[in-house]
Order: sequence, then structure tokens, then C-alpha cells
Amino acid sequence: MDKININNLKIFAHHGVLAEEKRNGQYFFVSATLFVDTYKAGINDDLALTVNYDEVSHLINNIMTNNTYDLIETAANVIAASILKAYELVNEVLITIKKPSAPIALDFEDVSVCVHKKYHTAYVALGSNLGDSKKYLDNAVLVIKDNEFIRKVCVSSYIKTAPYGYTDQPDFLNACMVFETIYTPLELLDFLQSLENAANRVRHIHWGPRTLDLDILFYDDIAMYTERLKIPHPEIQKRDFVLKPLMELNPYFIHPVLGKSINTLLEELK
Ligand code: A4P
Ligand code: MG
Repeated sequence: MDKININNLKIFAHHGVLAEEKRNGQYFFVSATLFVDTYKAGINDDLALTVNYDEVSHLINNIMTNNTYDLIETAANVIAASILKAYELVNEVLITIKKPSAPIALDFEDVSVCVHKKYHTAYVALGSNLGDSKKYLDNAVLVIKDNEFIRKVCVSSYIKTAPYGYTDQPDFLNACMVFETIYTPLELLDFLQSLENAANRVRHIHWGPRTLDLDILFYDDIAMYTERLKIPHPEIQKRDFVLKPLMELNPYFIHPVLGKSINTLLEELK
């Protein structure tokens, strides 16, 4: 990926833990590396096809001067998220903030924080078999599309499926979605669980009836296996109500642990 670099923007601002830092202010130096595909802009010689570094510099300046944070970590995270949100062409950013006048009673050049943020691709399964299931799925999709840390959302069709596992319960409405997100896997789980809770989800029986279930299927090609979060979801290859909607989204996606495409997993399940 090509890069656009903005080096050491000198900005007077009021960040710091100490009261005098907030009151008096000091100079900060902000650098940004934007990962952008410049091919189209390059062959057409057209500013509209790339990211305008003047605009980005002013965005950084506004965030630095319109806010007062204790930590340059916060400032760097806010800047990184704002750039990723504002520019569709940017997939990844590095933001460095240097603080040459940090209150350290020693001789030093500067202290700095570097934040690295990028979009990740997540696949999520949706399910519901209590109440107005279509409405619960529709609403979850709307809130996910509306989330500022999520973009490029694609949703499969909704399919009616017989209950799997615990079978003494109503049929399910199932679907899958894929999107890009700057959330970490655990942040994404927290967000999805907040949607389940907002849908009045009550947990009685494991695998039992639910108004809304949102499971993370894949997150890039990572494999993690912790108490709270298992990715890829361990049941994908056993569930046609997951594989069928995934087929609509990306039949050639390779399961990062099993090393087989969605297409092949569905054939094998049949
Ligand atoms: N957790 C671990 N890994 C993940 C992940 N990748 N995504 C943890 C989301 N959560 C994950 O989930 C229990 C805990 O799993 C969470 O707190 C999280 O920390 P839960 O939704 O609270 O409880 P659950 O429903 O008992 O378990 P789970 O795993 O969501 O159930 P499943 O596997 O989704 O199965 N039949 C049809 N036809 N369609 C269905 O959608 N769904 C189920 C539920 C059963 N039968 C079904 C369907
Ligand atoms: Mg779940």
C-alpha cells in the first residue's frame, strides 16, 4: 500500500495531566502516515482521487486545538479514528504525537506516542426466534450500519431455519453480514452484546430461544480461543444456517483454521 506522510505538524494545544499544562498549553508535533492506494490519482493526475493532505492537516489541527485531553494517547486515538472515518480511501493510519515540553525534570528531546489503527473485516451471524424476529434483525442491521467505527456493511438475505442443538423451540430467522471495522475483536463483542441486551435478550437455556443473537464468525484471518471469545466461531462448519448466508456474501472466503472455502465446507456438510 502507498503512503501519504504528514510530518511534525507544529500545534499549540492544552493536553496534559497537570493543571498548568491545561492552563498554559505547549507545542506538540503530530505526524500522520495514511495508507492509501494512489494508483488512480497517479494515472489521472486528479486530487479528487486521493486524500487531500491539506484537509487532513486541518482535521488534525482542529482535534488538537478544540479539545483538552489528559493523555496524548487519547488525542492520537481520536485523530486516527476520525481520519479512518472521514476518508474511505484510507485503510490504515499511524499517528505519532511528540511532546517536547513534557513535565520531566531531565534533559530529553521529546516523549511521543504512536497509535496504529486499521480497518479489519468481520463476519457476523444474526439469529432470532422470539418475538418479531424480522424486526430484531432489521434493527440490529440499522444500528450496525449507523455505528461510526463500522463501514461497508453487506447483509445476506434472511432465511427461516429449523432449530439446531436444543430443538424444542420455534424456528429461527438467520442471516450473516460482513463489514469493515476499527474495533478490536473484544470491542466488537462488547458492541454486539450491547445490541443483544437492548433487544431484551434473556439468557435462560444454553442454545435456547432468543430475541437476538449476534455471533462473530471471522475477524480477518485471526484465530483466538479464549473463555470470552472464540474466533473463528467453533460451530461454523456444522451449521448450514450460517454457511448458506455466508455463501451469498463470499463463497471463496477461506476458513483460517480449517483451510477450506465456505463453498467446500457447505458441500462437506451436505
Ligand atoms: N462467545 C465466544 N465466542 C464468541 C463469538 N465468536 N461470538 C461467548 C459471540 N460470542 C462468543 O453466548 C455465550 C458466550 O459466548 C458469550 O457471552 C460470549 O462471551 P450467548 O449468545 O450469550 O449464549 P448462547 O446462545 O447460549 O451461546 P451461543 O454460542 O451464542 O449459541 P449459538 O452457538 O449461537 O447457538 N438453530 C438455528 N436454526 N439458528 C440459530 O441461530 N442458534 C443457536 C444458538 C442454537 N440453535 C440455532 C441457532
Ligand atoms: Mg451468541
